[in-house]
Amino acid sequence: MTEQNHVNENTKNEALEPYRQDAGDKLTTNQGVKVNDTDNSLKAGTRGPSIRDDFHFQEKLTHFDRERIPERVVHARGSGAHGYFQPYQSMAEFTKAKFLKDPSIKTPVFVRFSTVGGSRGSADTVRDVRGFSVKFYTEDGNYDIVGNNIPVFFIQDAIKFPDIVHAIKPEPDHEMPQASTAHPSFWDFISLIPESTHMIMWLLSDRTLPRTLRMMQGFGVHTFRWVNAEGKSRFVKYHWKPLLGVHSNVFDEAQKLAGKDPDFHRRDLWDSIDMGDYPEYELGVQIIEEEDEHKFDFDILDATKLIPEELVPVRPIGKMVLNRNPDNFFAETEQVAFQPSNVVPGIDFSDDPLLQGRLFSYHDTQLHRLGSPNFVHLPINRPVCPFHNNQQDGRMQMEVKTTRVNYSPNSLGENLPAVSSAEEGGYVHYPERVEGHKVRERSPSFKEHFSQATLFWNSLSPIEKDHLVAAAHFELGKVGDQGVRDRMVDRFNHVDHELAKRIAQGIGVAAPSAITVQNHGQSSEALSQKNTTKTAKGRKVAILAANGVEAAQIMSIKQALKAAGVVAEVVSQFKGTIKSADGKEIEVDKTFLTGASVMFDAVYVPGGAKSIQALQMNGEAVDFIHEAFKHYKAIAASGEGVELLKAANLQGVSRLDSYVQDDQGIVTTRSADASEIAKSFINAIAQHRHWNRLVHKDKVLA
Ligand code: HDE
Repeated sequence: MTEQNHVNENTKNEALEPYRQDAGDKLTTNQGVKVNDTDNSLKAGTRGPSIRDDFHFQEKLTHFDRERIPERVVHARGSGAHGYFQPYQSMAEFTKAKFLKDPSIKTPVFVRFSTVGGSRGSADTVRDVRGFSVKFYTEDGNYDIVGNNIPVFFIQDAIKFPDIVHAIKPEPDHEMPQASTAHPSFWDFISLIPESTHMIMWLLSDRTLPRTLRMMQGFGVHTFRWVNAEGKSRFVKYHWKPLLGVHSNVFDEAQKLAGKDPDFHRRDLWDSIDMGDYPEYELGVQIIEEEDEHKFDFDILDATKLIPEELVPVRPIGKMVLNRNPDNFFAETEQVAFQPSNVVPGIDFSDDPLLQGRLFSYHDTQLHRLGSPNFVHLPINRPVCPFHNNQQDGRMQMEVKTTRVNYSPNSLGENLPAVSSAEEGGYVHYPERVEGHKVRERSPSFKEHFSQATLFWNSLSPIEKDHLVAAAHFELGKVGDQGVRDRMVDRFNHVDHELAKRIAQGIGVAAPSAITVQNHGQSSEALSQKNTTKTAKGRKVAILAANGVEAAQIMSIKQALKAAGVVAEVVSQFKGTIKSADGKEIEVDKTFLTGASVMFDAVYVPGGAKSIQALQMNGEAVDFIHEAFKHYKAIAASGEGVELLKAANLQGVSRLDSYVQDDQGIVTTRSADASEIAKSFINAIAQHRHWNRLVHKDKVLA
């Protein structure tokens, strides 16, 4: 554990403790023999051949040769964090799961966020669905919610999963493109699978461009089952809501970030936890009585559908706080093995055919990826409660079992370990009544594919709609085949005629002349990001400065930002320090090379005639302002700092001198008292984006 790595001692996963290892004092072989030289191999003479006796060389190289394991076939790129979950109140009325029973219980969790399509080294900010996996180390065993940041999925039946993933992944002949759905084979497949329509609308929306992992929703996607102590079962849907609100990058920004800092999300998560600014998410559930299963005009077992919050409200039940970074990426984030089949008493499955397939696939993939059924006992996967059974041996068995018998029943070992009744905490599957013929068919209730796609479209704000259309222009613009593009426009015409016409215009397809399906006109507030929580907390501001800057202005803005939970960094031409007008040394955090505007949420330019002169001469400083403006970010300036904004010639912004706060998120004062604008600036940061600006939309959105 690093010194800065804050730990809340109360919520540590104790099961991990015996396995943590520091650097140690002396370098040894794996046999514990001290090594006296690790820089030169053993040779016959300084220029001679190497000698086989060199066991240290052999061990070092053979271990190195085996350092890689297969990356996850999907969700290969991920970032992890430890934390805890605590319920707000007892949920015993609905489930007998102990970790949801008592608001005083903090259950340790490990979370892994991921992208889906890219390989392990791909960039964080690509347009993609995000994985949102949570492992709860409960006193009844491990429970995993393995969800996504989008509430629905591409397909209805798990047997189609290899097909959709093959279509998403780089094409098999030339292995292009990396971490992107903008390619012919993906859209070819999608154009032939109408059930994907709803998910595609989410994929093209801002949801696939989260600003940070701290500002992203999570969903269990499937309908699950909760069972209480009396054996009564209800259906549930899970929702994770970030306390900082749901916020996205604009596409141009996401693309630039992928080059400027491919680890942008991972770094942000790590730094926030390191600073003690812990990401928090509220867990909510939609609870559906068994008898209401068929009261919706869609099937709750169909994972391409959500349950609108207007029909079943989301009930907040607890909060998750991520408060500790992993010590070791491979041992924890890479080796963690999530399985939707990991449940505890009180939680059960529904018959969703997508979920049913997952109950098989995750265990299978961990066996391949981690190489042995004993992966369950790797430190990060171990339950915190005792575990005993007669499964024995296998590669890398880490337990030294001391019993004489390994079968059940037995008389030689007092018939231990013994099974438990439901009352004693034994897991009893919900005795759902099932009957039917063996068929390879879908239920007729799974056959409608467009209504919720339309609901989603209708719920978006005008700017969100613009983004979606531009995303379709980009994605389908990379598809050479006219037939695929034609089919997709026809598909969008089943969602909304206007949408289809707008997409057609950008991709060389004739606008559909007739309305295929009449838009039902319904919408759902919760589906748009426009009403999300708006706070400046957790944001990052760049302070552009050079020698001659007014230190007092930096100090007063920095102080106000800090009080609002905003981080500020000084960006200048060179690393080191700059000298303020009154001779103070000011530390430079980033340079224009290492700190691009896309990495910040807002910009502030303090006064100081000499500083502003230098920045005006520096094209990169002017570009910095321009780009922040183009990405709709809050911009502030005080004193002579206003001149830099003028030099940037921001389109449609003319009265910079007289503005204190405008509707475009630009906050300026001519006064040297920067504290005048602090409050307005913080409000402007909290808005996240200022869409009123006149910017070249085509450039920003495309
Ligand atoms: Fe996954 N998925 N998936 N998936 N998935 C995997 O398991 C699979 C699906 C999700 O951080 C794999 O450990 C099938 C839906 C996440 O380690 C694999 C189907 C949802 C993660 C697998 C689905 C997800 C995975 C690859 C169709 C959202 C990353 C590596 C039925 C609810 C977990 C691994 C982590 C990972 C199979 C569909 C989310 C191959 C067969 C729907 C967050 O087992």
